Amino acid sequence: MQHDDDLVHQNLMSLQTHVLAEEAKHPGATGDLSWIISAISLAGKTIANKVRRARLDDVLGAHGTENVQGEEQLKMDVIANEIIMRCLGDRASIAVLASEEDEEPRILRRSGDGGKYCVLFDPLDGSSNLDSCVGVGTIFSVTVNDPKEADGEKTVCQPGTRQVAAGYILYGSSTIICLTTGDGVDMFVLDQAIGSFLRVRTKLRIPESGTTYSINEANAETFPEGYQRYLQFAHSSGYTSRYIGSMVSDVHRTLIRGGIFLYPPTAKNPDGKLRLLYEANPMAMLLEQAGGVSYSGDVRTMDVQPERLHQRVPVLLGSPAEVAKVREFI
Ligand code: P6P
Repeated sequence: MQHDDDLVHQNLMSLQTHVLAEEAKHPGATGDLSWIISAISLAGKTIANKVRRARLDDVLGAHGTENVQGEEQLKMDVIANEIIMRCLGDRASIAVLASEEDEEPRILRRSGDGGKYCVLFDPLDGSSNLDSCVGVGTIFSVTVNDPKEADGEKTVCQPGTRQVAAGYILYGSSTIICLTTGDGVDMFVLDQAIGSFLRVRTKLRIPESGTTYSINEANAETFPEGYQRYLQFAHSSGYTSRYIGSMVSDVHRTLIRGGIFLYPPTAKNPDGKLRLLYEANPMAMLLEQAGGVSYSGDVRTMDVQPERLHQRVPVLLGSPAEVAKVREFI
């Protein structure tokens, strides 16, 4: 029988109380970042509800438009984007909102008007998998606004090392948030009965190694040769392949179980397919905070100096020992 005092120390901690507790550790904190994370949490709950009802509400399928990348926008891409804009738009500390779905960043307010942070996001990454009920996700990155920079795109084109918070919401068999504000990674699960994200893991660490690799091998013939040699090594070394084609799901599995996730350069996407600012960088911050590593080509992902909002980069992330093996080949 567990003694009551043990229970006292096993806090039932919601995302809200966790964020306030983290804020209290920083005497100079104004609460602005806490407000932003609270808004992201609200957006996550709202999007989770829409994702679960998508087929019932007949909002699967194409929206009939293309995004700036020339990719077909799905109804749920637009819905998720609008939900995030509505949840974040009125937070007084946000200067710029930048979305995969919008060609240009949205400048909400200048630093002189309180615009302290930029929030970049992929509202519903992997949405093409929704019709097959595969886990999809929202990826977010928070950086500090540059008060000297009037141009919205230049303001958000900061290296990943300038992120102050990053994470994802995975709409899978359960709805979870993995979040870092620079002091480790914490994981929360949405308890739909009470409408709260409850903390289930603190200071999450990725296993040092793992024999699961995650890559779209259909592109293997057009990968740079080093990646092909790595795949030959993996095939002959008893590795397991797992690839869902939904980055948040593939990265989350890698974070929890160890191994690597790769999206190398291909003939179709010579710079890689994944976007630096709102996919690769937030995932890189999370992985590094969990003891993992993330590279884009020969460069640490978070050191890449962005040139454009929708810039693509190759991605190699995961357990340090596994990433080191891949880097030996490439
Ligand atoms: P491919 C989804 O479209 C996405 O942006 C990521 O979520 C995913 O990792 C990748 O593209 C899958 O791309 O070329 O393997 O279908």
